[in-house]
Amino acid sequence: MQTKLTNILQTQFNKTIEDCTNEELYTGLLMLVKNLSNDRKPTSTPRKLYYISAEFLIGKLLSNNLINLGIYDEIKTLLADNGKNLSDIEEIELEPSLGNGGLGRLAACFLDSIATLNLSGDGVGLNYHFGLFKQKFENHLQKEEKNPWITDKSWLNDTNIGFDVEFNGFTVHSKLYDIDVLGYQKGLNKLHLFDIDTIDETIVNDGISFDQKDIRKNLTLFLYPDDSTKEGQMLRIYQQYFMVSNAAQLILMEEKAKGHDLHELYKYVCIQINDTHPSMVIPELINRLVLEGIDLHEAIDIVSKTCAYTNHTILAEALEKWHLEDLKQVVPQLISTIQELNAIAKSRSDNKAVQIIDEHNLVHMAHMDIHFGYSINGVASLHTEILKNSELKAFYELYPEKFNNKTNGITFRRWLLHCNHELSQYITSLIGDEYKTDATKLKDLLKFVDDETVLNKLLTIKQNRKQDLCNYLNKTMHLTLNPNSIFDIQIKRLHEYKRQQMNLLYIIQLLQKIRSGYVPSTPITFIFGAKAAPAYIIAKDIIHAILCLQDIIAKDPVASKYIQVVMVENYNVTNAEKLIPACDFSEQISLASKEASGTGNMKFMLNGAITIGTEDGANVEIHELVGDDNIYIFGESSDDVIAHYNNNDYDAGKYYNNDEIIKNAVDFLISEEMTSIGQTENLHRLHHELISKDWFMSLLDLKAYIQTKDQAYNDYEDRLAWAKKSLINIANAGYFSSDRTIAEYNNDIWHLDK
Ligand code: T68
Repeated sequence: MQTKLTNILQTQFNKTIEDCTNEELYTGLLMLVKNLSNDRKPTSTPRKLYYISAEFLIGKLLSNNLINLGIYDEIKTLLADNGKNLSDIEEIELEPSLGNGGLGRLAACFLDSIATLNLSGDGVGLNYHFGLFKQKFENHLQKEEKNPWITDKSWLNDTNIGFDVEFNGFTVHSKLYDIDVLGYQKGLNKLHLFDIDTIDETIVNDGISFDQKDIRKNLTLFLYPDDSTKEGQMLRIYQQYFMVSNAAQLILMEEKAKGHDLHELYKYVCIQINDTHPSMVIPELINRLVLEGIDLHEAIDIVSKTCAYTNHTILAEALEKWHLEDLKQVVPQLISTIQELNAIAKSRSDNKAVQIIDEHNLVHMAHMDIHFGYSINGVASLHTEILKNSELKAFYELYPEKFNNKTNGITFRRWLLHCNHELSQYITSLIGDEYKTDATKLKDLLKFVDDETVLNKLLTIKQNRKQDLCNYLNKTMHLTLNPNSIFDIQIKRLHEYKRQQMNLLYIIQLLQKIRSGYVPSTPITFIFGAKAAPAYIIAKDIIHAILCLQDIIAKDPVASKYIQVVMVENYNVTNAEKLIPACDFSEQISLASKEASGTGNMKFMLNGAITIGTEDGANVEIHELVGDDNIYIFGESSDDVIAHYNNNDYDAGKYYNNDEIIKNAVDFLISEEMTSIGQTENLHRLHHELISKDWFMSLLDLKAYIQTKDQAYNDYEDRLAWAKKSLINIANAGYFSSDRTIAEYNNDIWHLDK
């Protein structure tokens, strides 16, 4: 490798490793990896998967690619021998901003595992120039800025591929950029990102606002442009159609090139529809097959055998429904096909719950997927059961054979090997490195469950990661954290159902307890990381309250000795990689039934954090694996929560009025102390929301949460017992490898190698 790298640097910069700047070394390594990818054999299986997704939250790629090529250690040493530091070089890379949350990160983990299992499967999405947004904090408020990430030295490769995409009255020509997806030790696939070259980045004003009408200029500027306005909603339809029309054209182009008979498309191709954003691929592909001379009903049959759909949520707001009139304005060519699909669906069932076009002329995208896809899966056992028994019950009765569960997973390459080298090396020293390709082997760690040397070493590694995090936050955000405190971390999208506000109320009541004389045994640092959707007012109010509390506690001479609140700015994959290995307490406290799976919970577990959580999403499966003693579970069950919604009997006011601790904590939000540094309007709005509506029931479980957390902090004091819990979590995390998840998708849905 040394010769290859030095040759590249010599040709490019006429310099040695030692003389190069970090920028030059980054460019050199990028070129080295691209050359090595070209030498790798692309995957080839009888069938090919196209994973279409509006988001691919891939994170920085340099280190992961070096790991997957098997040259990470060699390169790191080579650089060190020349006085260079790989971590410093990594900082040159900008994180691609192509995703929002779990759904997008899952897609990225899946690409890694699909390639690693040597399965032929490409991602298809969009090349958003400014991504989601960059989060800044100003006056304790979230501010959104554009997040440019594309530079001339990037992982994007130009292709000559482009397609005409027709909208009502005009046509745009797409341009495809590819990113190589390298599997661990083997496998090479592509992530296809479509764009158009008429995008005008200068139309974006300060922040993230822009003229939403000029589609040729704005189509791929942002992921999830604000859709609180009509124009914003229309732009999303434009984006979605652009994505799927390109996907359909790419698939047909590749299939024709392979000489496959399009009448048998389903034998060679499988399309995974990631949530409802790509659902229009169904009518689009049908139309394109018809243009190829296939009869409409045969085309519908072919597409029905080709497409599979993954559901990631039961929240109504995220189950997309587009108005037929709006679709007609953007893509009139799809309307008669959608109407035909609606007619077929009606002929199969007259149950209103399963119709595609409802009485308000709303097109239910998920319903189209379920009628005209051959598989529908949820993303954790509990979630799939809820889909079958309540949310999609009528569909389950109609098509029981289509429903299946695929519990999410994470790639251990990024979430252990890359983000926690020391832990992964230590595991190797104990059980060998088979676990890197067969994660179930982590179970072998259980032999050390009573081995004090091992337990102490785990504590040391955790302490090292906490120190690393302190250094990182000090350098990047000028924050000073106490490395000897408990690190209690909640990082995820800001949403009321995830209940960051419940965590906030816990901290407030602890502050109040400390002010009346209580002294915690070990100081605690509460860390948050979360972006709120720009138009989600209450979510932004919650951020505001956290930031105000952060300040109040920092300025309190007594409380600041024991507790600190830190909200990390611009939470993203890069800082998640630092936060997760440093965590003692993983906060997974969603309202039971609402978190489809969660994947952060798995990353924390793998890095030895102990979960405090509700019986929701994949927490249920973590609980089953580690047993009662190694997780802190609290709160009402999903059945009870669903019953509260059905009976409409949840009354936040009752919890507020009947409990002093709850009342005092909630009222603190509008105390003089808070309003003197924060915005009265925002804090009152949040207060009012909590006591009058509290749609996601944060007061319901607050008491149980306080008790469980107090118990958990108490248990933390017995360091060896705590390390044992940690080891049991790591040892049982193997089930959550995305290699397992992908093997299941392949065996049950895709059959790529048959
Ligand atoms: C997440 N969904 C689930 N959605 O919330 C999480 N949706 O429980 C699960 O683990 C994860 O998917 C992977 O399955 C999302 O992240 C979105 O981000 C989203 C954005 C816009 C519209 C709908």
